[in-house]
Amino acid sequence: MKVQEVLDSLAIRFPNEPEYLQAVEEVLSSIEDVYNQHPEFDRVNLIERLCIPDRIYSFRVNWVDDRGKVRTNMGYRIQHNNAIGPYKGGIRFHSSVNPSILKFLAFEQTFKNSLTTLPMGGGKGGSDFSPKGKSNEEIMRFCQAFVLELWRHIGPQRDVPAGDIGVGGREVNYMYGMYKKLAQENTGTFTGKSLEGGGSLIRPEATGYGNVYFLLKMLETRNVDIKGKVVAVSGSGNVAQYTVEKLIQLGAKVITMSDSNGYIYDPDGIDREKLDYIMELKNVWRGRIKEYAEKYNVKYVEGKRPWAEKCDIALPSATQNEINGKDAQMLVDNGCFAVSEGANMPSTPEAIAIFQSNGLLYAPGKAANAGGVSVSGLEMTQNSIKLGWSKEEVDTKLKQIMSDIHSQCVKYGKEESGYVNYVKGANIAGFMKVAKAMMDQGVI
Ligand code: NDP
Ligand code: 2IT
Repeated sequence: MKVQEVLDSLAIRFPNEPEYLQAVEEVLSSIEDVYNQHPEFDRVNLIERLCIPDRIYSFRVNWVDDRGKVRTNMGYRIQHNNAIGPYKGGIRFHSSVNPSILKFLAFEQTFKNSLTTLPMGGGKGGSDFSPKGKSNEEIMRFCQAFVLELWRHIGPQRDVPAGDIGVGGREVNYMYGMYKKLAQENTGTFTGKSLEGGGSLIRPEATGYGNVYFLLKMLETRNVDIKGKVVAVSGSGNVAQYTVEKLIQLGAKVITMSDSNGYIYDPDGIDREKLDYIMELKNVWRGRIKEYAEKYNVKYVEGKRPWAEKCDIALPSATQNEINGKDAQMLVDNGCFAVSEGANMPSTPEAIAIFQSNGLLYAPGKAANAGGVSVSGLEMTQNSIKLGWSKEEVDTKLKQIMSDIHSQCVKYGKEESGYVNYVKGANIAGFMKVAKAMMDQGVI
C-alpha cells in the first residue's frame, strides 16, 4: 500500500469530502509500515475495504413545526464496519451535518471502538436539522420522524446509535421511544437512554470523565500532578461539562469554556457552583455561554476560541478542526504541555504536527474520548443481561478501559527517543484488531 496512491484515488472518488479525507490520511500515514509488513492484507485489498463504509443510508425527514408548517431535513446513517461487533456510534443533529462529516466520524469510530476492548463495530448518523431555538415538541416530532425512517436499519445486534452534538438524553429517549413502538421490542438498541428507560449510570459523565482519566495516565508518564494545573476547555455541552466536573474534583483550575458564539475566561477558575450554573444554562434554559460572563463579571470573547489564553493543559471538547496551526503554536508558546481531545478530530494536521514536534503529551480523540462509547458498550451489556450496575462498578470499569487504551497507545506508539506518539499508537492498535477480524471473516 502506498498512502498517497490510496488517498489520490479516494480524493478523485469523493472530491467534496475534506473531513473524511483528512481522517483517512491521518490513519493511513500511521499504519503504512505495519500494513506493509503484512502482504496478505494487500492481497485482499483490505485498505480500501476499511476506508469505504459498508453502506450509507440517506433519507428525507419530514416534520411539522409549531406553526403547522411542514419542514424537510436530510437524515443519514453510515454503517462503516462491523467486523468486531454491531455498528455502533452516535447521531449528530447540527446544521453543518453532511456525508463528509459523518463519514469521517464513522471511520474514526471504527478504530475508537476497536480500542475500547469491547465488541463494537463503527457507525455514525445524523441530520442537518438544527435543534437551536426549537421547542421541546418540535424536537420530539423531529426525533420521531427521523426514526420512522431509520428504525428498519438498526437493532441491538445490528446497529446501536447514541448521542453526539445536538443529541443528548432527551433526544435519545424520544428516538428510542419511537423505535421500540415500531420494532415491537425492548432490547436497548439506543445507548445514552435515561436511567429509568434502560440507561446506564455514568453514561452522561463517561466521555468527559474518560478524557480526564486518560489525561491522568499521560501525566503519570512524566510524574506530573493534575492538582493546581491551569486548564483551557472548549465547548460547554455534554463532554465539556463532565470534563470540567472531574477536573474540579481533582483540584485543577479550569479557566475557559465556550460555545459556537465565543468563549468565557474566568481567571479565578470555574468552581462547582459556577459549573452548576453552566449546566442549568445549557441543559435547561438552553442559553449562551456569554450569560456566564455577565453573571460572574468575567471576560467574554465573541467569535473566538480559547486557545490564546495561557494554560498548562488544553482539552478541546466542542467540534472538529477547532485548533489550527496558529492556535497550536500559541498554546505551545504559552507553555501548554498536554492536549487531550474530548471532541472528535478537533486538531488540524498542522496543529498535531506542532504538538508532536514540541514534545507535548498529545492524545487524539479516538483514544482520549473513547470513554463515552465504552460506557455505551457497558449499557448494551447491562441491557442484555437485564441488570443495572452501580455507579462505582461502571466508573471502575471505565477507568480500567481508559488505562487499557493508554497501554495500547504506549505499546504501539513509543518511539526510540522514549516519546509516545499516541496518534500512531492508537491508530495501529485500533487498526490491527479490525484487520485481523476482517482477514478471518473472508471477503464479504
Ligand atoms: P453537545 O451538543 O452537548 O455540545 C457541543 C458543544 O460544542 C456546544 O458547546 C456547542 O456550542 C459547541 N459547538 C458545536 N459545534 C460547534 C462549532 N461548529 N463551533 C464551535 N462550537 C461548536 O455535544 P457533545 O458535548 O456531545 O460533543 C462535543 C464533541 O465531543 C463532538 O466533537 C463529539 O463528536 C465529541 N464526542 C462526544 C461524545 C459523547 O458521548 N457525547 C463521545 C465522544 C466524542 P453551541 O451550543 O453554540 O452549539
Ligand atoms: O463519538 C463518539 O464516540 C460518540 N458520540 C459516542 C458514541 C456512542 O455510541 O456512545
